[in-house]
Amino acid sequence: MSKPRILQIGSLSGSPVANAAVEERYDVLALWKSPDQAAFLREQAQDIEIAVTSAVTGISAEIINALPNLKAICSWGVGYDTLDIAAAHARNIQVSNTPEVLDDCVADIAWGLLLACPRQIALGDRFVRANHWENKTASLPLGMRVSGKKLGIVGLGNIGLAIAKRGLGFDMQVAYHNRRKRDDVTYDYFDSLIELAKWSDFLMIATVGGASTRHLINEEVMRALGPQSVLVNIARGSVIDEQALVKVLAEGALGGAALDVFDKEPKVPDALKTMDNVVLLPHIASATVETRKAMLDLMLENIDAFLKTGQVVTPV
Ligand code: 8YV
Repeated sequence: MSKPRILQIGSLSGSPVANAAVEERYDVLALWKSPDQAAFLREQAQDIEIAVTSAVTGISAEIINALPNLKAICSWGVGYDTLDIAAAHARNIQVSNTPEVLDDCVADIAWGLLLACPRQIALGDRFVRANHWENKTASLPLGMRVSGKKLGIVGLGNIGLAIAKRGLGFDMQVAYHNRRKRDDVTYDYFDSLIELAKWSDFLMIATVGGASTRHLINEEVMRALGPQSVLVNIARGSVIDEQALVKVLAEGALGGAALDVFDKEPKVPDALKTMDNVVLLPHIASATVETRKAMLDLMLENIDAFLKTGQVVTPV
């Protein structure tokens, strides 16, 4: 029996395991490997009912509209700011993502960053490796206490809730800012992002990406957060005005930043790489063996459910 045919837009975050699993299961048309993608789509378009992509690669309206028989887009990852949902839904094309299975690992990295910056874990590691401790050629300044302080969360969704839960374990006061107050949590709600920033010792960005949150964290918010506080981002780089971030850090108007995501990945502003009060990671919050397998399994479950029933399992 022939394998079901699918279009794969891009490599699944460079994961050979994930790409191999898809190839084993389906007859894959690999758009990302074609030297002439427009010609490739013209030649293959009629056969394609299912497209596979990832939160990093996404899918444009141009590609969606080049596929007249497309019925489902299945994405590996929870974020869908890179997928043109409006273009898909305008043609009743189903879209699925992989929610919940990555919440804990993303929340763990959020806390890894939250601790690493004020407690100078990355800086201390570099200090030892440079033999400054051994040779007494430099001194490490004191860090900032984390436990018992104020954690402000911007975007209290599933991942934000997992981060907040971990905060209670550190005796933190936890508050949040959302577009709307949640009635299923007891954390303090700030309807003003500026007021939450003023209140917070640590401001954690856990919002969705895309146009609705672009530069939500602007210079005014960063100045409200202030020189004794730290900004952490595990959401999308687009949420922070990176130019303003470099400016306020250089002025000492913000105490530090710890970032897993950036506006133009994999490009990271060079100025951030020179700052000792900045911790930088290459978008690895969900990058554990366990979570990436769970994401893959859920994406495959979406594809197989659509093939069998005409419905995806976790629709966006
Ligand atoms: C991964 C992510 O980087 O799920 C998301 O939205 O940003 C991360 O899990 C991505 O999904 C893998 O392509």
